[in-house]
Amino acid sequence: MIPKGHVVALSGGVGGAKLALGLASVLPSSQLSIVANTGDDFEYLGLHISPDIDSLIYTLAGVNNPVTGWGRANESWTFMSEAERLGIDSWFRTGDKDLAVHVHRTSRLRSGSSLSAVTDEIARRMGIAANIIPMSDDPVRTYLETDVGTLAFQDYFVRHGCKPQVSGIRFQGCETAAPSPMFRQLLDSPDLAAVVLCPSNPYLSIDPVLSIPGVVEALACNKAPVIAVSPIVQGQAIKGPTAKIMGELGVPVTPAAVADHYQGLIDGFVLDSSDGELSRSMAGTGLAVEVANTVMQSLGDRASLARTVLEFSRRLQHAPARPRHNPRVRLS
Ligand code: FO1
Repeated sequence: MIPKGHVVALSGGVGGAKLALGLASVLPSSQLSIVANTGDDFEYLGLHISPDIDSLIYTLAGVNNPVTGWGRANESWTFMSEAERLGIDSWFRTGDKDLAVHVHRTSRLRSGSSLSAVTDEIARRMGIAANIIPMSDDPVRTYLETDVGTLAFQDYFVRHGCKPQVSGIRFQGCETAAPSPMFRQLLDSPDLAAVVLCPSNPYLSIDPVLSIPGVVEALACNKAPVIAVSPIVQGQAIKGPTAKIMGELGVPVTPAAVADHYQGLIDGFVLDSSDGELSRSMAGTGLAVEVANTVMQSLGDRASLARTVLEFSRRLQHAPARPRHNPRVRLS
């Protein structure tokens, strides 16, 4: 049962987790579901790692490492140093506390639990009241075409430090994947108040979610306004390779290009205040545009942006519906 006025946020990476925390701090927990990208998931040393789910859980539980943007604060590294002593390739590092989550998730998955069920269990155990939901219980894996060949996401992101030049992105398994049961229920709910595309990488974090058959179509049919928050501020990404990838794909590194990427799907777009002068030209395209501080440094900034997004969505609920004439996002 989905309570009236429910908000769904689509999230991946650090930017997504920051706004998710803001939303969690201003909404009753029963009113918020956060859908995590699982295109970054992979197997490492036999363990199932779900980086974007972990970022959300650690951030909402208040135990995330704010310096690295991944893993736990106050972490110890006994496992990793012993692994290195054994000659294990340690390009991907997992601290001891983080490791416990990967071991638990892997063992529950091997005994037949779904990723949705395990994620929910871990989140509740970590004291999180909002719903954290994987985009799918089926494997969808992001691969990048680069100048050094095809790379699995974590090979590109961590092993190669996002250095290779990207010419294409695909989501292996998306054709046969289904939205996770709770995500499906939310997409079909008449009680949704808003869908928020967090300021995550549109190509690597949000597109995998949108690549799952039926998601874009369901968002187009749902009356809830869909609002995207710009991950690009002053021609740069706050963190990560978004701007670099846009440049390599031949897309202008601007908020307008992000809005254009989501064309036909979103009703509203939130620009950073420092890009406020773009609002008039963007609004000229018929898109509702809001200006806010999207650079979330403090918890107050996260809550303030969340309030602005929710207020914006309330205004859009009452505005005449913008025709979502083309419920297809151009996926790169
Ligand atoms: N990112 C790194 O740059 N280096 C790491 O060693 C690393 C380990 C790691 C362990 C668990 C986890 O959940 C995430 C981890 N990440 C690491 C981050 C992660 O691979 C990426 O930041 C995300 O996939 C991007 O959203």
